[in-house]
Amino acid sequence: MAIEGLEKGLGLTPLGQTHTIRRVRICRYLTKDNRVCIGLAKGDDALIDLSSSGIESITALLESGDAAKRLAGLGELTEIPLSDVTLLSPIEVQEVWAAGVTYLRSKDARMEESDFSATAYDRVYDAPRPELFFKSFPKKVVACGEPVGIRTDAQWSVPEPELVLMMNSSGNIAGYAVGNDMSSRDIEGENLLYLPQAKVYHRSCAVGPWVRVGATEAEAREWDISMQIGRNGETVFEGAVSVNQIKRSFGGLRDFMFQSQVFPFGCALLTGTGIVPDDDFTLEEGDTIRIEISGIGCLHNPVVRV
Ligand code: DO4
Ligand code: MG
Repeated sequence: MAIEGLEKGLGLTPLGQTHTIRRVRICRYLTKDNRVCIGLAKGDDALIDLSSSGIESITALLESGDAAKRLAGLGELTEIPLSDVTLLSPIEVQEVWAAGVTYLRSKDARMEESDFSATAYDRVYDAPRPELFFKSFPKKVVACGEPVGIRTDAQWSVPEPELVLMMNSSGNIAGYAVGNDMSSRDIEGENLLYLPQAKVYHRSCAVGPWVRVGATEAEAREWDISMQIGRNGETVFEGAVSVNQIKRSFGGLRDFMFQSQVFPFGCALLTGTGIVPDDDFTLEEGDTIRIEISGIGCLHNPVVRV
């Protein structure tokens, strides 16, 4: 298929040499013959194979500076039905980090869950320096459709639906993804020093399947994040928040991530949750979590005990 047709399908408008790009989403996928390829979404049920045009990784595309423009300049490409592939996590080699207490809802919920750490959440919400913590080694990130985990030694587990900033090695926010920062609230609430155990365990981080490129922070702030949790065919929780409720600027989060730090392959940053189920809710094995960000797409995972 030629790029002209692609542009129409993707909502790209040719304007002489430049293009106005509205919704360009890339992904990593596995073919039926087990090849890992890079794809560009065409509508809701097809992909354009980018590997045949020499694009072999999402990392290289994000490093290129303007991924969306590079995609708009491609020639003849092959189209494949989405049903013919398995979508993989878009995190190839990037460290995954997370920001915390960036929404008022998260600060309030955490102050309630903890006796003696309450002032820590209160202070960080207003402090110039954000809370940033390491979340996942890239190869451990769970893909869309794969199970996320709840700890065997936790009694109170929740998903945290979060916008993910995909940053390249220069610190440019080159894309956005959907993420889930799975958390054990009882372990975090018992003592803030247990945060790494509450946050970093087997299957505790899911990202994907899409990376939206070519969107500004102002555009991303118009998106909504919504989450639904299903159990035995019923919806047991649903909630939504506007990305614009996030207290900190994306550039400010990026600046602290790159302060006295290097990410040779870039990094992914989950930007905090603004959706917290009521205190009597805990995830159970067999639940299904569906997280949608309006400008990006949907991440869905079943839950297992790990
Ligand atoms: O302070 C603990 C973690 C906060 C967090 O993960 C969030 O607000 O999303
Ligand atoms: Mg979180």
